[in-house]
Amino acid sequence: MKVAVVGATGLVGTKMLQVLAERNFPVTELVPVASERSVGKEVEFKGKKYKVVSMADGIAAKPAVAIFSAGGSTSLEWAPKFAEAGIRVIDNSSAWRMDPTKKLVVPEVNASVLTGNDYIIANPNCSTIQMVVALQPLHARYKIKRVVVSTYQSVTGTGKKAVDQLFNERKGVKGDMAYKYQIDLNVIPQIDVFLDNGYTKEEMKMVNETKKIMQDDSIRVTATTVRIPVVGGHSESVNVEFENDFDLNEVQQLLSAAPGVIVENNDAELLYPMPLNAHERDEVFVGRLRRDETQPKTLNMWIVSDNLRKGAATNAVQIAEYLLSKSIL
Ligand code: A2P
Ligand code: 11C
Repeated sequence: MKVAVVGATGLVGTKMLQVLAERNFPVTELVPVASERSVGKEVEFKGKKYKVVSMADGIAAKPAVAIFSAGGSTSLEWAPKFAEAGIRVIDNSSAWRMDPTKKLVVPEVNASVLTGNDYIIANPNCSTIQMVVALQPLHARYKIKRVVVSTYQSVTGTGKKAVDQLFNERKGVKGDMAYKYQIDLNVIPQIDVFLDNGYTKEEMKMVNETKKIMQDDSIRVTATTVRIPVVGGHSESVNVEFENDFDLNEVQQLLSAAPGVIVENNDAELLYPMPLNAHERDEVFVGRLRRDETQPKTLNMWIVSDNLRKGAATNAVQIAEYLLSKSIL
């Protein structure tokens, strides 16, 4: 199958190539696409070199599927053009996520919403993806009423410039700033721009995308999203109030049996999820399971995942795998 990766020179695009190769997605020919600046550069895929082409040439190559990670404005302009040419688009930007005519998919949660009519499919925000993978099995059993989440997000969520900023600061070198403030030895309680309600766009993505993916508008979500000086892996402290009471052992069993989840929850062995251990893994790690002792039917948990993999590339490739399994691709 001919597969295009749009944004193939970026941090997520590079991870897409790695994940496509690792998971043995049946790529017969790769079409790497990026901005005009990169046309003619080479990217490597499964030991073979491919020349980067322009958006227009990407369409002309007629791939069966194009996985986009080249920013929202590129997706808004180009995804419809790819779709009109009969190319299935899986888009990692926020451009189409809340469009009611587009599906927003985390395969472990709602792959079944996909049909042959879907030409532009949205990949959710990384911090939302890892949270809903862990919440879904608990929602199915106990019904979630409210979620209070605080995030601890890696600089890779911002892109290469932010990784460079962190390492430059660590070395004492002056360079371009991805953030307004120093990130090394600091914590920045702002991810993405502020909205009129005082929340950031990242926080409202967690609120709105969660309801859409879990197909339940009654779930109340409130979020505080925070950037920390970690390279690779977002962490989340999540407080979940349920309609029905739960048993902690059963919670652990449900999560252990859930697709894509690994439970690391053993106080005696000091076992809990950490970004260093989640790095380069596709799963969502869950631990620190305990009752909120201040009110009934409420659970505290800690969720960690590699934001470039399950939070972006892996989830997108899993959507493509699902389309393939249903002969939509
Ligand atoms: P390029 O490398 O040519 O700028 P990141 O999120 O790591 O910054 O990567 C963004 C990706 O999106 C890169 O591959 C980048 O290509 C690509 N990109 C950015 N703007 C455009 C555009 N207008 N058209 C096509 N690709 C774009
Ligand atoms: C971050 N979550 O960590 C962001 C990156 O909507 O796909 C991904 C933004 C998005 O900064």
